[in-house]
Amino acid sequence: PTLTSSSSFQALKGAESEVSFGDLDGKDVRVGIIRTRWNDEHVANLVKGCREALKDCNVKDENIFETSVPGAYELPLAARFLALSGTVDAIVTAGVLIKGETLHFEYISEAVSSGLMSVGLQTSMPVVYGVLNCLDEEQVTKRSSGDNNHGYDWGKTAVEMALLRNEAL
Ligand code: DLZ
Repeated sequence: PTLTSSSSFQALKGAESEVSFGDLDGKDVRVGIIRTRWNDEHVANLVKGCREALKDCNVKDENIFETSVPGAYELPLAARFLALSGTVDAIVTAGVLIKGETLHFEYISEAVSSGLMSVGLQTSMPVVYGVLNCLDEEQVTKRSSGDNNHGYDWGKTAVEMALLRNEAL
């Protein structure tokens, strides 16, 4: 397909205009949110932030699909299933990993991060890395509430990447 000069793809290639969140129009974009049930309360706040961003980008309610998995370790496979279903244009994962007393955190963090990257590259589906890796709950709260809700950024990123994908493919 031909890429238009106003496209976000051109902007990423270094054209004059910068991609501005305010310009993102997601009226035809379908987004899948996969969230964990571990750390449920924090993840709910992140998903709320994500949904606010999707709304600000004109993504229709009926074009937002949400499902849950037990924990962060399950996110890559669930993202792969959803990517292969062809029903969405971008996926937001949402989870919180909190460091405990064992090496569990390190193993899971690394596996989830590289797993999600692999899914995106293998399926050409934007997979937003929405996993907070924190040392304690205080760090999580600071990043999932008020003006610093990272979920909001994840929602915007999903729309931007969905538009880029739809231009590129
Ligand atoms: C087991 C576990 C632990 C200890 N901590 C977390 C966590 O902080 N955040 C999270 O999302 N999941 C955690 N899990 C669950 C694992 O992600 C996974 O669900 C199980 O190991 C089963 O595969």
